[in-house]
Amino acid sequence: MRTVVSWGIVLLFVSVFVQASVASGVAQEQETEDVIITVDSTNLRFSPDTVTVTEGDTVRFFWSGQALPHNAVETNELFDSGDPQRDVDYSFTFEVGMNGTYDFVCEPHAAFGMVGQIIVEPASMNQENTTNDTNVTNSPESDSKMLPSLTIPFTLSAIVFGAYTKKSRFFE
Ligand SMILES: [Cu+2]
Repeated sequence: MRTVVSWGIVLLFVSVFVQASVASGVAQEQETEDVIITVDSTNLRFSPDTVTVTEGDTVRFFWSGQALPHNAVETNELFDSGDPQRDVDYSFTFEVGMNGTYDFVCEPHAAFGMVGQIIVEPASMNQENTTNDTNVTNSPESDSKMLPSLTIPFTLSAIVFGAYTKKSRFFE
């Protein structure tokens, strides 16, 4: 009986540490994030073709062994992956102050609808205020977007905690 209780305490500590490390992992991911855009099985579409990122995030255009050569060029040539190729690994980072909406195309297949859009949200409300002049589109969605990722460690800890309490009850 004592062993069960002390094991319960040990597990409780472990779960707290797991929670803490999961939470810090999520926090780090929110700081910078890589979003990968590839080419889907139709060979004529970006996948995903619309992404929402935050300032500081990197968008990576990545595909290999494609049937057709592709590239990704922003309408105002903010970024350009170069000549269309079957293998592309090109990254572009949206720095603070670059919030807005950016359209890009695959040059050889734009006429077939191989186009995409990147929505870059301000890094924070403070930065939003200081970069108002350069804003193309602004939305207050960035705060609400952070909520789903915060629920992950809570859900995990609830599951872990539930499993532990069930286990100790079972031994008692
Ligand atoms: Cu293409």
